[in-house]
Amino acid sequence: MSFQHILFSIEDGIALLSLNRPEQLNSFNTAMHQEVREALKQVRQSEQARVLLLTGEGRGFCAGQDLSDRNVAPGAERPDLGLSIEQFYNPLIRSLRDLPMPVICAVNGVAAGAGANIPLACDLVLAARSASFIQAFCRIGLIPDSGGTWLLPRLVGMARAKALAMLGERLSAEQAEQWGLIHRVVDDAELRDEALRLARHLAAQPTYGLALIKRSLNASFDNSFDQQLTLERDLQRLAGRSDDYREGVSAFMEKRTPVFKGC
Ligand code: T3D
Repeated sequence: MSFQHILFSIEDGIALLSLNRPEQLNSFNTAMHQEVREALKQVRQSEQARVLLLTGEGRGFCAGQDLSDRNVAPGAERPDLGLSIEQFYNPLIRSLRDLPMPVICAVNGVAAGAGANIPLACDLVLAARSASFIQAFCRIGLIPDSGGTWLLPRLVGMARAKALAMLGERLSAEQAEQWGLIHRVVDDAELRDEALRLARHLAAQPTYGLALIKRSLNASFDNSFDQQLTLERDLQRLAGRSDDYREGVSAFMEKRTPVFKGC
């Protein structure tokens, strides 16, 4: 499949996926959904990719659903948006959350609607200082999707989640960092380099172990303390059998830099 609406590469362990419909602020039409899906499939199947970096081209990160794709003319048949969620947005969010490697999101500009919640499904979110997050759904009579109603209250608390979701006001990147919605704000000119630096660092780490960390933390909201202890036991068992664990301990004992392979 050739890509028209995204830029995609896998190099030096880093899969780089950039949304590329800048004139529409990288809003999602069906073709872009299909391309992102194909790219994520290639990342999952790749033996090289150890980190995914998701970002956008132009002045926006993503403005959610392309609203020009929706026929709301008087008399037009009412759409089944549940179908769109089922076919496109939910699989995308599940795919990012379940990807067995760290996923970095570099939010390069405004992130609205589903575009504001996609970063929240990633593992480490950097945002340009000029970026902002808008739960724009309420402005057009919709509810936050793409995991927003689950992730927002857990990240920022119910009071702030309700204000974001019901007022649809612009949240600055700095406020998002202060509220714990994202990991870190970076100066605009530094964002791409900083995100790549982080990606390069992670790609050289024991990424099999990092994927297990991701799995355990993602499961923790749904588990009791006791269930989580059991999961930690099971995942530590897997981690302890990895080549990277053997290498990590050997390198420590031999006082040398470890060389991890991600398995
Ligand atoms: O339908 C389903 O499948 C259900 C799932 C829904 C998921 C969702 O994401 S629903 C929410 C959809 N998104 C929005 O409601 C956000 C709409 N956009 C905006 O509110 C604003 O554009 C922004 C706040 C994001 C940015 O504002 P601003 O002033 O910086 O830029 P702008 O001038 O509004 O937009 C620039 C261009 O992008 C403009 O086109 P033009 O006039 O230059 O030709 C604008 O129409 C276009 N654009 C921005 N967002 C969208 C869009 N075109 C189509 N769809 C968009 N979502």
